[in-house]
Amino acid sequence: TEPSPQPAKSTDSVPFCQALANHLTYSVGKDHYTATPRDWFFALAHTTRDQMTARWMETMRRYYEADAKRIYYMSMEFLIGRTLTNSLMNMGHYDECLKMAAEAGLDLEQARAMEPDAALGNGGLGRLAACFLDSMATLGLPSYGYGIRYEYGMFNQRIENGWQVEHPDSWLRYGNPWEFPRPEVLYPVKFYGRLVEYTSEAGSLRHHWVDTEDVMAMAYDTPIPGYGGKSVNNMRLWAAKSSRDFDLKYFNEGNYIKAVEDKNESENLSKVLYPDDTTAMGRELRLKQQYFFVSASLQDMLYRFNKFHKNFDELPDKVAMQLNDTHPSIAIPELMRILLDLNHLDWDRAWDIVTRTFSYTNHTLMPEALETWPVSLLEKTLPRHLQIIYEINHLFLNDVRHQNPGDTELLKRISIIDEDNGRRIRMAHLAIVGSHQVNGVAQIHTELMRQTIFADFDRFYPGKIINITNGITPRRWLNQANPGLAGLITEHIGDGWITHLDQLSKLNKFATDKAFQGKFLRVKQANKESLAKVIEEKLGIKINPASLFDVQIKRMHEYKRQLLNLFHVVTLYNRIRANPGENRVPRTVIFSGKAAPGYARAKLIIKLINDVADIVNHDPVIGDQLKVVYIPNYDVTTAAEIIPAADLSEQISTAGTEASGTGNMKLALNGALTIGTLDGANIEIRDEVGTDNIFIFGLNTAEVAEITSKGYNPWDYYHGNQELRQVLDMIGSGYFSPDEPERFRPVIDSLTAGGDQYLLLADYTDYIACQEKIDALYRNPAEWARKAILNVAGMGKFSSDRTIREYAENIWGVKSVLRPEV
Ligand code: DL6
Repeated sequence: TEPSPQPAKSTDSVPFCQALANHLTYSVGKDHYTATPRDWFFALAHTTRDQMTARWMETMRRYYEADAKRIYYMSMEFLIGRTLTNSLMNMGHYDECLKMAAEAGLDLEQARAMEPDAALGNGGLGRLAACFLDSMATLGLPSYGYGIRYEYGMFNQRIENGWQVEHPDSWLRYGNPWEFPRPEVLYPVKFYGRLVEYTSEAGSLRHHWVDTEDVMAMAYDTPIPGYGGKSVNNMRLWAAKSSRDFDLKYFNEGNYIKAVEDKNESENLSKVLYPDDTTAMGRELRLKQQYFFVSASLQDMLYRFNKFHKNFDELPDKVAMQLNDTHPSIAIPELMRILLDLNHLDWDRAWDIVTRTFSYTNHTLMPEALETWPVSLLEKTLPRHLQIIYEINHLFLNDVRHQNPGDTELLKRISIIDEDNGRRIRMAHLAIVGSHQVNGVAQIHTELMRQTIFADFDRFYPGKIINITNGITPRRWLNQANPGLAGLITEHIGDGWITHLDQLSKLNKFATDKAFQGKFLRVKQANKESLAKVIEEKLGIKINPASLFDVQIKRMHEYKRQLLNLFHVVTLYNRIRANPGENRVPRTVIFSGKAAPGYARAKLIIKLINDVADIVNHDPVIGDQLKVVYIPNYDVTTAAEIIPAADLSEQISTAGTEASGTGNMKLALNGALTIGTLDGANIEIRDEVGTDNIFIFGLNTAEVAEITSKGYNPWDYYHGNQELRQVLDMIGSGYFSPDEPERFRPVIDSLTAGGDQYLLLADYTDYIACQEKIDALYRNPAEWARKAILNVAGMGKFSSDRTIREYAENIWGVKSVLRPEV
């Protein structure tokens, strides 16, 4: 046998600064005289990547040697953000790098700022996937993230004359130093075509899928370092490549353009992220994106499995596939197709394997976000999958019928096919039927899943729907984002919290400690001053760092009720103008968030916020007492700038609409107090930090249901509260839009005449009263600090490490394969 080359040794032994100098010269091709901040960023990134690579290879070998069960986290979105600081910190090279930069006179901040955010996601769901990757690697779980390498990520938002304007995010323009292209890892993905039936030698009916149009999926790998650098996992993203460089027929006819047209068309598949997370748009390209990455990922996963296993019955013991929402749920019929058509298993055996392999996470109850696909589209695009879905449904409905004889209404409701709306496939139903476990993302969300949209399934499959409350990684959202607070915590309780967040409870005893309170408040103050500087530099708005920083940062959506927050702003404005001399708590109200490009109402609300800001910020009567700031282009990096500076976290969705929220966790972890409804994870945050340390207001889910069923009349609230009426009248009649007085009339009409779907008017009075309590508390810094410290201390539960442990134990059945200590 040939001697096999020894795996490369870790580059840990090469001094960081030497490695950096080498990369600047040999990878970037610059020297100290000519290097720009971007060149330094690339040199730093290559140096850091080197540190990860040997450990990455070692991790992969370790998983092979253990023949470990693998987790495949299948997600259309991974909202990673920037990687440099995260990798340096997780690999333990951050301090060395800081020292080296100081010695060499390198402006690390400038270099860091050159890194674009990898914005391959919309919001909560995508960022959750990124936190999960970090936790899975930190816990040494053999896992892979599978997704799409979009050439254009989430659009860049600019605010032009108060309006959102979208610009393409060409994040790969300068190259991506973190990824390894794998031109040899290439799989064909089929579309369209037709089916040919035949009878096998054993006499069973089989299918060939022929005359397909094929696109190639090429892998790009990105190492994901766990904290402490013990394990480095892989995120494998697929890019579409044409299956042929050009069509020879056209080329030979001299039609060069037509010949390359096909190539461009297939490569469009991974071109752009769909920038909408709250409506399911039934676009062919979206379905093709979903199948594209699912098909490539399954081929890849099976290639790995088949290297060491010959029997598919072992698959569920060696593979767990997590579907991040229904977006990848076409994987269920795809794995059936592979087992039936390509490997000739019989149906029952294949179905048993499939259902023991998949599990599905639901992230929303909103009907408009639940995916359905027209049968006709599948018939054309993925004809064999449609057949398989029909058969899955047929067998499933037989079982339901058997248990519930005569209940035809139940069959209609529970069927995978919706027969009423032009025949559509309900992907959530497919995902539930094809999975062994289904989870919601916060207790109340799971409860509502069981009671409402999936009540029939909960009865039919008792125990299948479970809760796993979301979490966030403390590495990025405290240790990296807020070095001041992280340092203070570590100074008092050690740094164990970074991997065991429940150790934050040790801070409870410092909540009343005057010295600690003082330090805590000084850290917050310093963070507020930094943010004030950024805001002044970016937007030219001067804000008062001593004011209460009131923060609402999240996607723009009516159910999240940015408008309710704005009503409070206008109420304050009116109160100050009516009584300018009164001693008040000064406030800076900060908004940030993108609206889906097609969501006209959300975009109009952005314009309204900016119009209100314009009037409020320039009114001499108001002065320093109130400022409104809309920070454009909310992304992971912007979040990490705002969150450490927040005093107050606005989590004010209508009860029953926000599945969990994770911004609520990030803000509380950084010492902001929450004003919130009893919605999503707010409820569990309240349970952890104590009712006295959170500001809960408004209707709860039961009251929302009651009020809507009784016939909600927004006019009662309009007429019942003079301040509310004044706010609505001002906005509706053009007080904030004198150039176009009718501009915001539709916003107000939708609340009064239009029924106020999200019950803003019903919650207004209680919300304003709650804000008054917050002002009163803010006047007492020691008491404010005490509550804020108790919030930090109570956040242990919300580490994504805890979340991932629950997935590992309750769904995946996987164990950690950590590196033996060296
Ligand atoms: O589970 C992550 C995140 C939740 O925290 C948010 O409450 C929820 O709105 C969000 N859902 C989405 C859209 N889902 N779909 N489809 O991002 O998930």
